[in-house]
Amino acid sequence: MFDKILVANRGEIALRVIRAAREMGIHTVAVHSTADADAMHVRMADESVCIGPPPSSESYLSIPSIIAACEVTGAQAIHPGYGFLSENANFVQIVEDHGLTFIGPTAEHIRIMGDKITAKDTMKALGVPCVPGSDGGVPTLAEAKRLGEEIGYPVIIKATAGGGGRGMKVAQNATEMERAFMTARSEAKAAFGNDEVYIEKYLQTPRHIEIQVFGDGKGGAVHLGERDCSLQRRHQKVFEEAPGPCITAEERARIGKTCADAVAAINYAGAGTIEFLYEHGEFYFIEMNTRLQVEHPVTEAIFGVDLVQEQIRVAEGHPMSFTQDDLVINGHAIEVRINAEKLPEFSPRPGRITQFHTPGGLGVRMDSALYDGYTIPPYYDSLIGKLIVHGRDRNAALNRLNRALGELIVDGVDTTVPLFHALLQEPDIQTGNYNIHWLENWLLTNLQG
Ligand code: MV4
Repeated sequence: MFDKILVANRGEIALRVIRAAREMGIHTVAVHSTADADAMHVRMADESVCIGPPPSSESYLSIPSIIAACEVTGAQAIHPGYGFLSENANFVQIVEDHGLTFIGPTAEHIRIMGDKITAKDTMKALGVPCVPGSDGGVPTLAEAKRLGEEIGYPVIIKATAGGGGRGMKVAQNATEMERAFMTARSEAKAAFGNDEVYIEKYLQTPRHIEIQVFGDGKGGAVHLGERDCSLQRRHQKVFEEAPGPCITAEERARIGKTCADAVAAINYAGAGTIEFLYEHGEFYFIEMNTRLQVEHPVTEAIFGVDLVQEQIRVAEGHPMSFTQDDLVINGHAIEVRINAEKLPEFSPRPGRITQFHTPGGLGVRMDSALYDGYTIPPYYDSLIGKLIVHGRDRNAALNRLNRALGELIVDGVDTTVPLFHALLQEPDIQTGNYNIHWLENWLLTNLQG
């Protein structure tokens, strides 16, 4: 059992982890940059350590400072949250070399899934359906053109070291391949220091469906259904829901079992997300995320589980607290990410919050680290908070979201709340009729962004 854990993050996710730990009787250590001395996660933790100046590279990403903070406070384990060091295999190795526990998967699993070709090879071998494409890296333009003919255009060229939409190029035909291939390689080299790319059939109108998995690190694993995260802007999710409005119970059971069996077979430990593109009733694996995701609360809402407490339990070497049969979906949940941004261009608007009131009532959860008088610093992301609503069905969740958005008061900065009020008026949103391109298209005609 851990007596004390260190939370290597900030903002709402740091609070999320502190809350989980406190309910388990575990003491918490917050770390913070000098810009975050007044942050809520610092106030809410039992202890705090300043780990550096405002830039993340010198604070939240500073491995020596975080290890030193564990040593001076006696924390036995580190929860990384999402972003920052959460998917850094070298960090995990260093944590373990210091006799500390990383609350998450092994360095090896993070490394495998961080390399997008190795991830795909691994999943394919485990029976997970993948997008048709190259077998590994594509070293030459000649090979790329040969594959273009074989797979059939359009194709997409992706960086092996990429992920999350960075370093991708689409080629509609052989003529476009030359430019797309060369650009993808040079951008990959510049962004990741690795110019290896791979090629896939380009799916034109898929949905982004991701399966939440959880492993005990000892060959046991479950799935917690899917989330539909198709509503994105520039690869940033803005609206997520569970269950997916287009997924049947049979499809869920089938792809869910495939995913749970796959992670069980590799002895995966803790929370993970297997991302798919879903088109014409078929799932196509694209990537696996080896962290707790921003949108995990929609899954928690419909299954009634605490994924962070489960991560801590498994990191302590305990068995999971639920089996697959225990996991029954109850109702529908929706999360919206509310940012301090000015519409229509979504430009960040850090600044002082003069009035803050979060919605409440049955089926409403707001995860936020803001408070009256807080100043959002300019150095980090612009997330004000995540509003998560839960209802007996999708329609009830939509009505509850509308009601809760109406109760939210954020004064002092511009927010993306008007976007959500507008989206809730759209018949396609009301019926769940959207794909990965819906939001960007809607923004073009409705917000001239
Ligand atoms: C694709 C694709 C179409 N076909 N792969 C973007 C993020 C990264 N995780 C994978 N992405 C895509 N991969 C094939 N073979 C379209 C996208 C994509 C996308 C995916 C999910 C959500 C939003 C997206 C927006 C643009 C492109």
